[in-house]
Amino acid sequence: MADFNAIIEALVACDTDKVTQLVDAAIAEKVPATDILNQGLIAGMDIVGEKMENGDMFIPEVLMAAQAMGSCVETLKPLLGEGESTEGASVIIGTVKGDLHDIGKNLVSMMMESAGMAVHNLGVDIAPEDFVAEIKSKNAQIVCLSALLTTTMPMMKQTVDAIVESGLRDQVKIMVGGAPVTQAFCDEIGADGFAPDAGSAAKMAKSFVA
Ligand code: B1M
Repeated sequence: MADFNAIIEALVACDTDKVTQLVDAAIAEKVPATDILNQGLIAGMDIVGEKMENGDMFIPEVLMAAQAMGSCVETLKPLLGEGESTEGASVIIGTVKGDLHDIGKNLVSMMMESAGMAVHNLGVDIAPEDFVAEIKSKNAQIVCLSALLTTTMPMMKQTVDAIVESGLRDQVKIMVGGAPVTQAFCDEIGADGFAPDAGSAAKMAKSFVA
């Protein structure tokens, strides 16, 4: 039986060795990878977020927790796949300009790769013109935009506008996500789909190319 609370506590304590050890133990006990992710790591990161907001944790500590989570996500990666293959749709994903958060975006990328798509993960702080250039060079069918800050959400709109202006809008489905993003915001900026989490993002992407 996995001790999700221990994973949460170790992550909040920024104890990378302990988080890694607990996640490895849970994997060895055949606890489903999605449970380790959702009930352990993501739940822990939510508490880190609350502590950050309340001034009980500072950026260097938050970064340590994020790094611990990132390394465990890499370990979980092969176990998170859905195993189904699609036609290898070309997907571009990135965090919009001004925003440096990448854990959630990397999870989405990972789930889409596991679903058989050719994912081009551009990284963080990606300007609208760079999304446009990558759509052209990778002949993308789907573009995924991630934003974690309310202050960078307008950059999603600017990116959608840049894609429209480039003449490529009809070629791609635009998907948006990230903690502050909503379906209403997606509709407002003219994107095609909002996904609240990595699993639903991969499902939606598959439905777009089915
Ligand atoms: Co930042 N940060 N941060 N941070 N950070 C938040 C987002 C915040 C909510 C914390 C808080 O105050 N409670 C707050 C934003 C407030 C707001 O805008 N309303 C905040 C702030 C304020 C900031 C800074 C401004 C702090 C400062 O400097 N004073 C600064 C901004 C830097 C910048 O980006 N320019 C900053 C910096 C950082 C760190 C660098 C220290 C670090 C990021 C490290 C990294 O990513 N490599 C960090 C972290 C770790 C967080 C929290 C604690 C955790 C984010 C995370 O990784 N969550 C976060 C609080 C929180 O979210 N609870 C916080 C886990 C991840 C799995 O979830 O990213 O939501 P998430 O992804 C989910 C879904 O949203 C969805 O699927 C994912 C998996 O299910 N999804 C998509 C995400 N992208 C998608 C794209 C899609 C589809 C679905 O495309 C189709």
